[in-house]
Amino acid sequence: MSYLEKIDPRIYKIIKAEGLRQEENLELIASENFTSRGVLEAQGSVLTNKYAEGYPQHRWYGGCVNVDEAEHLAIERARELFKAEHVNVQAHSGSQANMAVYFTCLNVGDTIMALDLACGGHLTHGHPHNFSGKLYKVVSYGVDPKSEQLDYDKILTLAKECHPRLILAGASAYPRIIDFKKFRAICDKVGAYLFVDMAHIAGLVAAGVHPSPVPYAEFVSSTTHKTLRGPRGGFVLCKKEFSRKLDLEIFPGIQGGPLMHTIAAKAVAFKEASSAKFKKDQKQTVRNAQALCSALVKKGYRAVSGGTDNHLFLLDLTLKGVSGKEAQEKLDQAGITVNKNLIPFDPKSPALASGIRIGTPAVTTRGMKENQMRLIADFIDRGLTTSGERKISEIKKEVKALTKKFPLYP
Ligand code: DSN
Repeated sequence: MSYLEKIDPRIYKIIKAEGLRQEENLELIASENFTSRGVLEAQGSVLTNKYAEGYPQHRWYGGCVNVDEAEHLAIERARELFKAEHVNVQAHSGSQANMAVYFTCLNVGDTIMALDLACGGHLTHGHPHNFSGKLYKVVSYGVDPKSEQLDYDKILTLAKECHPRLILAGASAYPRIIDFKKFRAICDKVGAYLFVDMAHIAGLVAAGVHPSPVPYAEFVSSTTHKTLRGPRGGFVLCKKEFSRKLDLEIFPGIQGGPLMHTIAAKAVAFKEASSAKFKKDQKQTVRNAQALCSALVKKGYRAVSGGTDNHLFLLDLTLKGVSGKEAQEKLDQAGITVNKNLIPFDPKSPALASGIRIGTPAVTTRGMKENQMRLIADFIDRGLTTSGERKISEIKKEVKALTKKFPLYP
């Protein structure tokens, strides 16, 4: 980045500092990951210069021959990876992917059912301040108070009562396998569309580590940057009968020019996600989440739902007398990055929260395994239970020594 350093030293310095932060800290935010050099290079390429409104071979601008090919590759690779009937790779983000799906099959005022935010849902699943909560009548389902897992019988009962036009399955903070077959059966009983937001688990689905929603759902949305390890962005898979309407809802419905550099980077990510190495890493991501979770449980922490089947888990910190916010801040000081998170039936506000969400995609991408998870559990426990600058800086030193052994871009 010597050119950038010369022409904009301030931005150069910020990028360098962020690179160092990522290199030296332990990244445990469940929705984050580290892309490959290939993804970074495609994303930072001259494709950012090109306008390409429309779709391959049907653009509103000339000169699209190369970007057409890039988008075509992204579509074909995603179709193959997820065995989908139709793919749209233009959504700038997961939120826009979700908006496009809603616009494809709903009218304003329709009833939708989705997982409650406090039980692991996402803002676009009907939060009152989000467009989804403003445009649609939202009936939230939760988790069983005892098992803290989805209760499919209860979801069916609720669906029979409220007659939703669409049921959304998928979550931002749910540590268990989601049974998409059961969701399909519920939708069929009440005549609703099934829409799965698989943003968090897309990498696991691609690798066959989590059951795929694609055979069951009319619509599947995702981001590309979480477990899938691609650039920041979104995409949608759907059944063929909705393909034309979905494409129209993305462009010109809610977006203008697609980000062709990002689409090329998505194509790279889809290629990488079909490799044997990627599959191995996704399995390790789950093994790491389970190892880290059980090491913390052994130290007296309570894991929501008792554990995890995927890339993340939630720690309830109530008995430790610390809020999620305090825990996030304490761990930050020790070089460990997590996020505060509501737990099911949380008495605290979202800004405070009773829990933290911990995910293993990023540390797994660095090459860490179960042995390192046990070390990290120890850092977390010490970070949360000790205080005093000297002790925190000792942990930070140990975190730095560990991350140094697992360089990000060797
Ligand atoms: N904000 C993301 C997460 O952290 O889970 C979801 O889009």
